[in-house]
Amino acid sequence: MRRTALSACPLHCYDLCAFCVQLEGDQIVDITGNAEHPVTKGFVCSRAQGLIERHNSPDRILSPMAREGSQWRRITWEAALDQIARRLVDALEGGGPAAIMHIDGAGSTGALKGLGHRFFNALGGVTRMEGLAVRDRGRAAMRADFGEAASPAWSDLTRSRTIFLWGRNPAATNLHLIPYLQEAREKGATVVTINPVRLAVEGLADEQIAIRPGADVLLALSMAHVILEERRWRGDFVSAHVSGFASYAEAVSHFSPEQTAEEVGLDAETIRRLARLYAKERPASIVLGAGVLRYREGYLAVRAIDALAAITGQLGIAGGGIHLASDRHEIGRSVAGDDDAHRVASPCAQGATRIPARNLAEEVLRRKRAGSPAEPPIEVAVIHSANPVSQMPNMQRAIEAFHAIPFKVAIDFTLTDTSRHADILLPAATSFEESDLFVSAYNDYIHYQPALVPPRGQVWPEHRIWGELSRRMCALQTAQGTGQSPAQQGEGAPGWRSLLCADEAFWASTPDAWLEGILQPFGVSLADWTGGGPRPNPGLQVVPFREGSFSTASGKAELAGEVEFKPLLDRRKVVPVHHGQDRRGEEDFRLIFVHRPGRHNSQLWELDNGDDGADLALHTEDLRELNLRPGDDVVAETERGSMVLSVRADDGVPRRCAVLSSGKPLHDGGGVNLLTDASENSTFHDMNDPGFAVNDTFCQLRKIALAERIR
Ligand SMILES: Nc1nc2c(c(=O)[nH]1)N[C@H]1C(S)=C(S)[C@@H](COP(=O)(O)OP(=O)(O)OC[C@H]3O[C@@H](n4cnc5c(=O)[nH]c(N)nc54)[C@H](O)[C@@H]3O)O[C@H]1N2
Ligand SMILES: Nc1nc2c(c(=O)[nH]1)N[C@H]1C(S)=C(S)[C@@H](COP(=O)(O)OP(=O)(O)OC[C@H]3O[C@@H](n4cnc5c(=O)[nH]c(N)nc54)[C@H](O)[C@@H]3O)O[C@H]1N2
Ligand code: SF4
Ligand SMILES: [Mo]
Repeated sequence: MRRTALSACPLHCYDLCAFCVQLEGDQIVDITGNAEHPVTKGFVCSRAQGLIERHNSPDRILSPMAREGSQWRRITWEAALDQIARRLVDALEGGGPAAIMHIDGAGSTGALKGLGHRFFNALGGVTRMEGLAVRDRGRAAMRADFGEAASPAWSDLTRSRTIFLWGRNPAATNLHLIPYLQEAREKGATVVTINPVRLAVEGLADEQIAIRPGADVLLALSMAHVILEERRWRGDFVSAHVSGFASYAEAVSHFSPEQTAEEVGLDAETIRRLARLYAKERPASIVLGAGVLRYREGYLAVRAIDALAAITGQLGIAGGGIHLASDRHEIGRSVAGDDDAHRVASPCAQGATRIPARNLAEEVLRRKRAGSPAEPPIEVAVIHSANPVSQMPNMQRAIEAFHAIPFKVAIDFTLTDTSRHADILLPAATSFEESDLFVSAYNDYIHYQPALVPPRGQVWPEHRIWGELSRRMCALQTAQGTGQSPAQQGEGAPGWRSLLCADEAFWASTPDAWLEGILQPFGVSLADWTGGGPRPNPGLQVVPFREGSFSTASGKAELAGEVEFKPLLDRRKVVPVHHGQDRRGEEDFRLIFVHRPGRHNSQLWELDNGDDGADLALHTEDLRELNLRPGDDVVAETERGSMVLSVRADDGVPRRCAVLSSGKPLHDGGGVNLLTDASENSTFHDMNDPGFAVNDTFCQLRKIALAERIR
C-alpha cells in the first residue's frame, strides 16, 4: 500500500525543499513537493528524482570494502572498524592527533552528519580541511565585519525597493528565490544583476550589469566612493554602529569610478548610477552568490559589499541587508561538539589545525617531507560527505597528496574521484535510511525526517560508525596506555583516551535523542512536531542586526580599511584583468565556473538527463576566431593539465572567457580541477579567509585537429 512521508532535500542547495516521499513497502517510488511549505510550495527540481535513483542504484556500495592494489574486496564491519580503530590509535600515539586528518564537505544538510566533528573533536586537535565550499569564504568575511554571518529571511526581499543579484544565478541554483524576486518587482522594486555573464532571466531583472570577472571589490569600493563623495551615507548610523570608518573612507577615496572604470569594465557613469540606486532607492538588499567568491579578492569583495550596507545604514532594517548565510541557523553545532560550550568542556576541539582546501595538498606533501612534532605527517585521513579530489583546485596535486597518506578511509555511496583512492571504503546511508534534521545556513526552514526505509545491504547510519570506533578505541590496550601522544606526555594534557571515553554515554544515545537535544534549547520537541513538515529555523531573524546590534568585539560593524583595501590600489591596473604573475597572453581564456541545473557539485552526474555537462560556453566571436563550430571538441590547457571539452555558443559569455561547471567524474571525462590552481588566494592574506580562486585560471584553447581524432 502506498503511503506518504514528509521529508526534505538533503542536498546543500539554497532551497532545502520540503518533500512528500511516496513509499510502497520498503520502496521509495516518488518524491513530490510538499505544498505546505511556505517557500518551496509544491515544487521540487529534477535532483529529487535523482536522489531516488541514487538510493536504488546498482552502483551503490553496500558493505565495507578494502582495497587491495587495484581491486576491492568486501570485508565485515568488524574487520573494517578494528583496522580503522587500530590505525587511529597508532596515529594518536605516534604523531599525535594532528597526524589525523578529518575532511568533511558539503555533501549533506543532515544535522547528524556533524557527529563526525564530535568524534574527531574528542581525539584532541586533529588536522581539518576547511573552505571547500566556496560560500564559507563569504561567511568568513561577514564574520569579520559583523561578528557573525546573518542574513534576512528570504521573504524580507519583498520589502526591498532595490535588489542586487550579485554573483548568484537563481534560475540555476536557487529556483525558489524567484517568486520573491517577482513579488518584489510587482511591488515596484528594481532588480539588477551584477554578473559578467548575461543571464537568461526574462522577467526577473530590470537590468543586467556585466562587470569584468573578479572586479566586484573595485565596483563596491567605487560605489562607496560615490556614496561618500555625494554625502549619501548615513552619518547617524555610522557614528553609532560602525567602527573603522575613517580608515575605510581614506581607502575608498582612492577608488573613484573614473579610476576603476576600465578594470571594472563599466563606464564611470554606470558605477555612479548604481551607487545612487543603492543609497537612494532604499531599502536595498544585496543577494550574494558564489560567483563573487571564486577570485583572488573574493573575500575582500564581500567585505567591501558589507561596507556598502553599513555606511548606508541598510543593516537591521526591513528590506535591507545582505543575503548569503546565517550562522545561527546551524543549530546542530551543539551535538557536533563545535559550539563554544562544548569547546570549553573539551579543550582539544580548539586545538584542531585548520588547513584551507587550497593548501591541503601542498601541506600534506610538505609535512610528509619535513614533519615536526607540531606538524606531523598525516598518517590517517577520514573523509565523509566530501569529494575533495574532484572539488579542490589542482586535482593532480590532490591525488599525489592522497597517495602520500598511508591510510585513508572514505564514507560514500559509490566510488568517487576521492573514495577510489581510499584504503577502506565504508558505505554511506542515504537520507531516506537515517533519521535526521535537515538544516542549512542558507535557508530559513528546518525539517525532521525519521528513517523511512531500512538501510540497503550492510549499510549503517553514519553515527553508528563514530560510536563503534569510539568504543573500540577506548577498549584498545595500547603500549602507552595513557592515551597521550609523545608530544603531550608530561604536559598534563588529558590525552585522547579520557576525552574519547567520556563520550561513551553520548554514543549510546539515539538519533531522536540527539535531535531532541538540538531542539530543546529552542523549546521545540520532536513529539509536538506532528506529521513532520517544515518549521522556521529557530535561529531565524527576519531582520538581523536590529538596532545595530553586532556581535563583534566592539559591538559595531568593523569595516575593513586601509590595511585591507590599499594593497588593491597598487595593483589596481592588474587585479581584475590578470591576477598575479601568471602569464596571460592574447590567446588565454579565463575559466568561469558555475553550478549546473540538474547536478549538484560532484553529485548526481550518473543521471541521464540529456545534459552530459562536458561543455564549454564561449562567445560566438571567440568561436569564430578559434575557427570552431558549436559541438566541436577543444583541448583546454593550463600549466596544471589539460582536458577535452566540446564547445557551445553563448553570447551572454564575455569575450575571452569560457564558462563551464565542475563536478563531473574524472573517469567520465570530467575532472575540471585538473586545470585549476588556486594556492594563492588573495593580495591581502587574511588567515581567516578559507577561500580559493578557481576563476583565476587562464587556459589556452586549441581545436582538436582531425589527425588527433583519428589517432
Ligand atoms: N543546480 C544546482 N544548484 C546548486 C548547486 C549545484 O551544484 N547545482 N550547488 C549549490 C552550492 S554548493 C553552491 S555554492 C551554490 C552556488 O550557486 P550560485 O551562488 O548561484 O553560484 P554559481 O552558480 O557558482 O555562480 C553564480 C553566478 O556568478 C557569476 N559570476 C562569475 N564570476 C563572477 C564575478 O566575477 N562577479 C560576479 N558578480 N558574478 C560572477 C556566474 O556567471 C554565475 O551566473 O549553488 C547551490 N545550488
Ligand atoms: N573548479 C571548481 N571547484 C569547485 C567549485 C567550482 O565552482 N569550481 N565549487 C566549490 C563548491 S561551491 C563546493 S560547495 C564544493 C563541493 O564539493 P564537496 O564538498 O565535495 O560536495 P559534493 O560534491 O556535493 O559532495 C561530496 C560527496 O559527498 C557525498 N555524500 C552526500 N551525502 C552524503 C552523506 O550523507 N554521507 C556521506 N558520507 N557522504 C555523502 C557525495 O556522494 C559526494 O561524493 O566544491 C567546490 N569546488
Ligand atoms: S536540489 Fe534544491 S531545488 Fe532541487 S529538490 Fe533539492 S532543495 Fe529543491
Ligand atoms: Mo558550494
